[in-house]
This record gives sequence, structure tokens and C-alpha cells, in this order.
Amino acid sequence: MSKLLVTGGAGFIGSNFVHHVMAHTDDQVVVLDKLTYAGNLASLEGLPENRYEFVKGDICDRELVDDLVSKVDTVVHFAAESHNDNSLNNPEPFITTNLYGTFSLLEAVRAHDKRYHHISTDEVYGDLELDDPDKFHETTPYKPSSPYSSSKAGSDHLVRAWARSFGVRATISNCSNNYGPRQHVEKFIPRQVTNVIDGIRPKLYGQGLNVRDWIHVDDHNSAVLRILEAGEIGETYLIGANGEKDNKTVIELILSEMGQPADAYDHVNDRPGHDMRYAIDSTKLRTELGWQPKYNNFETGLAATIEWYRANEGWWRPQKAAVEAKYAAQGQ
Ligand code: NAD
Ligand code: TDX
Repeated sequence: MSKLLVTGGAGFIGSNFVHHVMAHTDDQVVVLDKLTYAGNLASLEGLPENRYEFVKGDICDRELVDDLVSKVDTVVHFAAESHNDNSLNNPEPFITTNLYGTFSLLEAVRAHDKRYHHISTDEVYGDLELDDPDKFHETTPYKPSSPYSSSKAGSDHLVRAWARSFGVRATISNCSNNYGPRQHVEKFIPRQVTNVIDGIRPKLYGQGLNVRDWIHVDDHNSAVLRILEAGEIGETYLIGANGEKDNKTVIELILSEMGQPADAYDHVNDRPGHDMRYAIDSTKLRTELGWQPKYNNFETGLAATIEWYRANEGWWRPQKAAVEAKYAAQGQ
């Protein structure tokens, strides 16, 4: 049994990770989360009180972070400003949380010699052409496009520098686009699903030919757990489940699953600098650590996710109107 500090545990992937850890290990978890607009305590309901503790706080608070890190065995760092569109409107919190926040955690794990796992994204590699036969590998050069992805790229570089220069026992994972329960309604799939529930037509940026490599959040989290168990210190692992789909296809699948005509959506303003395609080669994770995804059928995972949003309206309803008003103001 070990004790984990999970940063960003009230967010989408972090909260699913905490539920996953409770179900699959006997570890103790301390969640550190600032509860920004993206954090939701309702995502952590029902956890066993004797194995879980919640601390509201900022990863940039060096004193708090140092104290919490000193009391655990391992840090799993999910906390971030995570939405590309927000980073285009106001990059500052991305720089503060994603860069300074990571620095703050690294200094604490360095001081207390704790194991550290860094959650990152495939967006650090930039984008691929639609017809490129290649995918992203652990050795692909960094070429991030947005304030969000460049702040995540910078945070990855900090981790590698702290590992090499100070011997911090770190691993990094870069995952592709996640879907599943408890994802904020600002993100692509939950936004369209909740739009259809509300009788609003889904909104496709530009022509919608952009490709994302979808993975179910539980598969991301099983990979993170596997890296914590067996990953080699200093190594990076790409996490992906061969889920490439263009955005237009995803909207059509949502509409068809929800009983609407496949063309009942609107084209809206494109995202500035919009990355065209992400695709992950996860061979290293599969061959070296024996990991495999469980959700191999996107349509089935999507149908379950739609069902979750139908059944949990109280979870997302409080955010919906403000998110749509923000998008409407930018023609999206
Ligand atoms: P999210 O926006 O849903 O959750 C982020 C959480 O971090 C929230 O609970 C928020 O309150 C918390 N937080 C933000 N700033 C904080 C601060 N300064 N101090 C403490 N807590 C703070 O994000 P997500 O989609 O769950 O992403 C989690 C991580 O996974 C991020 O590091 C992201 O870069 C990475 N990632 C996400 C995806 C994806 O598809 N969503 C894919 C690959 C990697
Ligand atoms: O309404 C929309 N219409 C639309 O066409 C929205 C919100 C998005 N899109 C497009 C933009 C992207 O091509 O859908 C795609 C997915 O958009 P997002 O959900 O905003 O995700 P993305 O920008 O790809 O980034 C996500 O995956 C990688 C996460 O938000 C990041 O945190 C993660 O690193």
C-alpha cells in the first residue's frame, strides 16, 4: 500500500483516476485541487473516507505543496489549465499553473526524494498532416502550437531537467484526447452531447476535418497506474488506443446515437492555429509494460458517455449556460 498525492483530482481525468485507484488498489489518496471553474467536488462523491482526503489549495503554494509532499510516497500530477480555447483568450493562468505549478511540485519532490509522475499531452508534439503515415513517438521533436500546449511542453522539459540534474525519480506520460464521464462541458464531446440534450445544434469548428486520437479516460488511467507500478524511472510513455476520428465523424456519431439526423449541426468559427491531426504510437507502453486498452470500440464508449450525461444532468447543468454564452461571444 502506498500514499498518493493526486493534484487536480477534482478535474475530469484526475477524479476518474481517484475512483480507479480506489477500485483497483489499496492505496491511500490525498487530492490537492484549487477548485477552479474546472474542478468539481461532486466528481469525488462516494469515496471511502478512510482512504481519501481532500485539500483545497493551489499547486503554486510552495509551502502547502512542500508540506503535503512530505507526507506521501508518490505524487501524480494532473492539475493544469487544460482548455486550448481558454488559453487563446487568456494565456496567463496557463503559464502560472502549468509551468510555475510544476516547478513548485518538482522542488518539493526533490527536497523530500519522492516518486513523481507527470501527466502530459500529445499536443506537445504539434500536429500531423492528415495523410502522414507516421504517428507521434516518444522521440518525436516538440513543436507545440497553442499557449496551452506550449505550457505543457515547458512543464515536460522542467521534469526532464529535474530528473537529470537533481536525480528526481520521475516518469512522464503523454496521452491523446480523453473522453468519458465527468468531463467539463466546455470540451468537444460533452459540449455536443449536452447541446443535443438541450435542443441546441452541435457546433463544429471549421470543416471538422481535424483528427483526434480518442481514448477512454479509464484506459488512460489504467496506463498511469501501470507506469506507477512498473515504469522505468526517467522514461516517457505515450498513451493511446488507436482511436483516430475526425471531428465531423464524431458529431455525426453523437447525433445518430441520440436519434437526430446526421447533418443537424452548425459550422462555426475555426480555432486560431487549430492543430490538424494527433495520432499516438503506444508500442513502448504495450511491449515494455504489457498495457492494453479495454475500450476498443469508440461507439460503445461514446454511447455509455452519452448515457452518463443524460443521467447526471445535475453535475453539468450549473456550468452549461455560461459556457455557451462564452462560445457564442466568439462566434463558436
Ligand atoms: P480539467 O481541466 O478537467 O481538470 C483540471 C483540474 O486541475 C481541476 O480540478 C482544477 O480545479 C485543477 N487545477 C487547476 N489549476 C490548479 C492549481 N493552480 N492548483 C491546484 N489545482 C488546480 O483537466 P483534465 O482534462 O482532467 O486534464 C488533466 C491533466 O491531463 C492535465 O495535465 C492535462 O494537460 C492532461 N491531459 C488531458 C487530456 C484530455 O483529453 N483532457 C489529454 C492528455 C493529457
Ligand atoms: O465546440 C467545439 N467544436 C469543435 O469542433 C469544441 C469545443 C471543439 N471542437 C474541436 C476542436 C478540436 O479539434 O474538437 C476537437 C477537440 O477539442 P477539445 O475538446 O477542445 O480538445 P483539444 O483541443 O483537442 O485538447 C484536448 O485533448 C488534449 C484536451 O482539452 C487537452 O487538455 C488535451 O491535452
